[in-house]
Amino acid sequence: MNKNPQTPLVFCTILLLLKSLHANSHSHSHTVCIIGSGIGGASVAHFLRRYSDPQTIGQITIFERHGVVGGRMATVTIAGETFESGASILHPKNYHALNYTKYLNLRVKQPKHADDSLSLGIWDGHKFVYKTLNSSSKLPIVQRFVAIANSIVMLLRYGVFSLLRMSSFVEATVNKFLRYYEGFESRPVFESVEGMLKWAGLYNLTTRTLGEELVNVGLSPILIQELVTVITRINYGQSVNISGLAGAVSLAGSGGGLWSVEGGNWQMAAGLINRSEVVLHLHEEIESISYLGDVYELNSTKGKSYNCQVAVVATPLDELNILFNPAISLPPRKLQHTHATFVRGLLNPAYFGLGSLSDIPELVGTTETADVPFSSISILKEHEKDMTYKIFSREPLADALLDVIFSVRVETIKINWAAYPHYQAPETYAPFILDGNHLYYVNAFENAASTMETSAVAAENIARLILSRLSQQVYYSSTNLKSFSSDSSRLHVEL
Ligand SMILES: Cc1cc2nc3c(=O)[nH]c(=O)nc-3n(C[C@H](O)[C@H](O)[C@H](O)COP(=O)(O)OP(=O)(O)OC[C@H]3O[C@@H](n4cnc5c(N)ncnc54)[C@H](O)[C@@H]3O)c2cc1C
Ligand SMILES: *[C@@H]1O[C@H](CO)[C@@H](O)[C@H](O)[C@H]1NC(C)=O
Ligand SMILES: *[C@@H]1O[C@H](CO)[C@@H](O)[C@H](O)[C@H]1NC(C)=O
Ligand SMILES: *[C@@H]1O[C@H](CO)[C@@H](O)[C@H](O)[C@H]1NC(C)=O
Ligand SMILES: *[C@@H]1O[C@H](CO)[C@@H](O)[C@H](O)[C@H]1NC(C)=O
Ligand SMILES: *[C@@H]1O[C@H](CO)[C@@H](O)[C@H](O)[C@H]1NC(C)=O
Ligand SMILES: CC(=O)N[C@H]1CO[C@H](CO)[C@@H](O)[C@@H]1O
Repeated sequence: MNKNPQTPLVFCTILLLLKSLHANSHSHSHTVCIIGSGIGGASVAHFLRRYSDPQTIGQITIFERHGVVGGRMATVTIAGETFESGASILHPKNYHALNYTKYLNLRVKQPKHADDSLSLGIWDGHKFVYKTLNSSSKLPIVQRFVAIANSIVMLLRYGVFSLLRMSSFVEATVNKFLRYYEGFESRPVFESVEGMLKWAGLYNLTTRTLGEELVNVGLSPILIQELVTVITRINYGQSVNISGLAGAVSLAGSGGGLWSVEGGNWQMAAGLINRSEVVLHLHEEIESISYLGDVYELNSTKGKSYNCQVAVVATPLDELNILFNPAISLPPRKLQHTHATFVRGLLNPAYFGLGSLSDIPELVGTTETADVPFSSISILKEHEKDMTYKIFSREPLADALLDVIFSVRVETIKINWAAYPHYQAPETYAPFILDGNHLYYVNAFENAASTMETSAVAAENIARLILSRLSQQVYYSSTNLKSFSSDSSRLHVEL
C-alpha cells in the first residue's frame, strides 16, 4: 500500500509542526481571573469559553468570598421548605436565563398563582386604598367572575387609558432591550455603559425619573402614586424617583409569564461554572488587585497571590474595600439595602384594621409614606395551620414590631441584602474598562437596571470586549506570529 517511502517522514514533520504550533499558541493563551461567582461572573466565564478557543483563553479562575456560588441568587430554608431569598423572578423574554436553563437541564417553575388570581391590597399605613376581592371559591366560573370584577375595579380606579399607556411604555422598553440579543453582524462590542444604552435607545430613560417619564406619557397621578409605587417598592425597595429605565424593568417584572428555576436560580451560576472549565476558589476573598505591567496580581485574605493577564470584577465595588494599585476612580454610588424577613406564623388582622385573617390580601403592597415600616408582605406558602411570609423593608424589622404585625410567629429569618443601586436620574456610570488595560467591571451596568438578566447581558458584552481587545493587542504586538495574528483579527471582526 505504502508506495511512497517519504510519506511517513512528511507525516512526522507535519505532526511536529502541529505540535510546535500548538505549544506556541498555548504560550499566547491568556489567563483570566474573575472576582465573584454570581450570574455576572459565571456568565463571563461561559461566554469567554463559547466565543473563543483554548489558544486564546487559557485558565479561568473564579474567586468567591462565600462558601457557595450564586451571590444575590440564593435560597433560604424555613419550615423545612426552600425559597428564593434574593433574586426570585425572571421575565419570559430573559433569553440568556432561558438558554442557561435549557443548556443546564434545569427546570422552569411557574409561580403558584395565575396572575389574576393573586389577591392584592395597597396599604397606606392606615387603610387599604385598593383591594381586590378574595375568591375562596374553587369554581372556575366564580373565579373568572371575580377576576373580571377585579379588572373593572382596577380600570375604574386607575383609568383605562392610563393602564394602556403604562403597558405600552413597558412593552416599548422591553423591545428596545431585545436588541442586545442580536447577532454579532449588527451588534457592536460596547466599551461603555452609555454607548451600550444609547445604541439600544435606552439611554434617555436613565436621564429622567420614572415618575417624570410616566407623567410625560400621560399616566394618571393616582396610578403612579399607588400601583406603580407598589411595584417599584417591591422590586427595588425605592420610590418612583428611580430612573425611567430601572422603573420600566421593574414594571416588566410585574407582568405575566414570570418564572424562576425549580430548586433555585443560583443553579444557573453553579451550572455555568461547572461547564466552563473554571478553577473555582470558594471562601477566598480578593483584597487587592495590582497591575504589574503585563499581569494583574490578585491577593486574597488567605495570604495567597494569583497572577492573571485579564482581571474581571463581577461584583458591585460600592461596599467593598478592594485595594487597586494603581488606584481607580469610580463615580459615587450607594447601594439600596433590602431587608428580607421570612416568617412562619400568622399575620395579625387587627394590625390592618381587619376582622379576620382571610381578609388580608395575599400580597400587601405599600405606598410611599413614613407610616409604613415595610415595603411588602406576601404569602410564600399556606400550611395547614399557619403560613410562610416574605417581608421586604428598607430598615431591619425589630422583633417588637414583628410581634405587632404578627399574632403568631414560630420561625423568623432575617437577611440584609446590599441589594441593588440606589437609583437616581440622571444616572452616571462607572467604566467597563477600569484602567485602560485589561481590568473589567461587569457591574458598571447595574446603574441601568439590576437583574439577573441584565447582569448576563452585561457579562456577554464584557466577554466580547475582552476577546476583541486581546486580539487587537496580539495583532499589534506579535508580528512574528503571522498565522495567529491573522486568526485573531478575524476573530475580532466576527466579534
Ligand atoms: C432581595 C433581592 C431581590 C431581587 N429580586 C430580583 C428578581 O426578582 N429578579 C431579578 O432578575 N433580579 C433580582 N434582584 C437583583 C439580582 O439579584 C442581581 O441583579 C444579580 O443577581 C446580580 O448578579 P451579579 O453576579 O452581578 O452580582 P452578585 O450576585 O452580587 O455576585 C457577586 C459575588 O461576588 C462575591 N464577592 C464580592 N466581593 C468579593 C471579593 N472581594 N472576593 C471574592 N468574591 C467576592 C460575592 O460574595 C457574590 O457572590 C434582586 C436582588 C435582591 C437583593
Ligand atoms: C440561545 O441558544 C441558541 C441555541 O444554542 C442560540 O442559537 C441563541 O443565539 C441563544 N440565545 C442567546 C440569547 O444567547
Ligand atoms: C434622547 O434625547 C436627546 C436630547 O433630548 C434627543 O436628541 C434624542 O433624540 C433622544 N433619543 C431618543 C432615542 O429618544
Ligand atoms: C422624589 O424626588 C422629589 C424631588 O426631588 C422629592 O421632593 C421627593 O421627596 C422624592 N421622594 C422620595 C420618596 O424620595
Ligand atoms: C457538572 O457537569 C457535568 C456535565 O458536564 C455533570 O455530569 C455534573 O453532574 C455537573 N456537576 C455539578 C456539581 O453540577
Ligand atoms: C501581594 O502579595 C505579594 C506576595 O505576597 C506581595 O509581594 C505584594 O506586596 C502584595 N500586594 C499588595 C498590594 O499587598
Ligand atoms: C369575595 C369573597 O370571597 N370574600 C370573602 C373574603 O373572605 C372573607 C372571610 O373569610 C369572607 O367572609 C368573604 O366572603
